[in-house]
Amino acid sequence: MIVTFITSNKHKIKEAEKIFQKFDIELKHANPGYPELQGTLEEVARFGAKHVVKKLNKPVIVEDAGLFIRALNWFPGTYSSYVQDTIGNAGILKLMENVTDRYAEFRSVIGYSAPNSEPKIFLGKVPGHISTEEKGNQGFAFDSLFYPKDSDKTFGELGLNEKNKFSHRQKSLEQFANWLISENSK
Ligand code: ITT
Repeated sequence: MIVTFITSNKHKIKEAEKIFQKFDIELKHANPGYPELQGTLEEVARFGAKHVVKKLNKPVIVEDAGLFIRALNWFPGTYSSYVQDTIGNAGILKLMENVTDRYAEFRSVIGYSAPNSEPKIFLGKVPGHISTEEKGNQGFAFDSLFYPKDSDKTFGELGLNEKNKFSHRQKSLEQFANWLISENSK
């Protein structure tokens, strides 16, 4: 089985390659681009997968992900990429100054599409909280701000192997991989 991961984000590819090592699925990657609707993670992933499969005519996955902070009404959420590129981690810490409820979660939605079939969606979530300062320089984007539940280290301190044991992306990708393998053994 060969699946092509459509993304412009090299960190996502690195994480996905590691996660797929234990599955009998070959992961390729490509970056043909696709229109990102303004909508929920699920809507973006579904639309993206449908769009790209028509272009490439082979099985593809796309991912839409983000950081959702409860005290900020789940901001930045679907705006995560834009927020990271504009106000960045310093901006998030500023918005969170003196905020006591620091609960947040990372969410990842994988959209899978194969030629002539309807897209399938897989959601992975990891709960945690926002730090009061940036910690760690491994990982990317919001990783240095996020303590996964029950961890005294941020994703930025944990590094890829540890993050991959329980991240949002690990959960969505493993669900997808298990589903694909069971579909193919029918
Ligand atoms: P593609 O759409 O091309 O896959 P992207 O980086 O734009 O790449 P998203 O649209 O899914 O990805 O944007 C989600 C943003 O949320 C991403 O750019 C990061 O800023 C942030 N993000 C998502 N997953 C993350 C993770 O595991 N660690 C840190 N930040 C993450």
